[in-house]
Amino acid sequence: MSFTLPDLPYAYDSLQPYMSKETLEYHHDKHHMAYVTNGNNLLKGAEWEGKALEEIVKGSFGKNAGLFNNAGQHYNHVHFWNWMKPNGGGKIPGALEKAIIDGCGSIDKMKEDFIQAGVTQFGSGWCWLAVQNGKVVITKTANGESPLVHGATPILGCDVWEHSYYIDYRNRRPDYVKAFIENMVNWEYVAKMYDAASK
Ligand code: MN3
Repeated sequence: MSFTLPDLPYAYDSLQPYMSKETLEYHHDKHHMAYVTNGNNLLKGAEWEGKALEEIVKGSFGKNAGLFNNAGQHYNHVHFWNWMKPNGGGKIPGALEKAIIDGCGSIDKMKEDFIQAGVTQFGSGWCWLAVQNGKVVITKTANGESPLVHGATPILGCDVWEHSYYIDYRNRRPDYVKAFIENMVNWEYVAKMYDAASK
């Protein structure tokens, strides 16, 4: 199985004013496309050729940096497009809301800590909600890494590479991560990943 670039699940201009059409055109059509193209080239002849994406990500971590970086970023972005939606934010589905309160203290505290994780990730990377040992936790990772390679299952991630926000927010990463967690999240998709991770 080779990597393919999925279509965005909404129109390029539909996340405005929080994320512009221009950002999505560059981020999806150029950046994500490059991870797909480079990943496919590096997968050719590698021992993980033909494996499922999650197996490639976990298997190549620490063993094949070039393949891992591209496969990891492909995995992260496939979900990232779905972690956002037009008119996002709002009510968190019941079982997930309960698990977040249980793991993070409260919804407000989760948002505060998620923003803090995104802001304090030095350089490129991601901040996350993940399920670890049955609990919802907040983490951050560098570059193309995700909780998947650190013994946890990601359920929500925000891309804090500059390509994700520089056109719209310039250097104001805190404003971007705040807009993401307050106004952009597709909580139904997060709940779906939470349910799968909790089984
Ligand atoms: Mn990105």
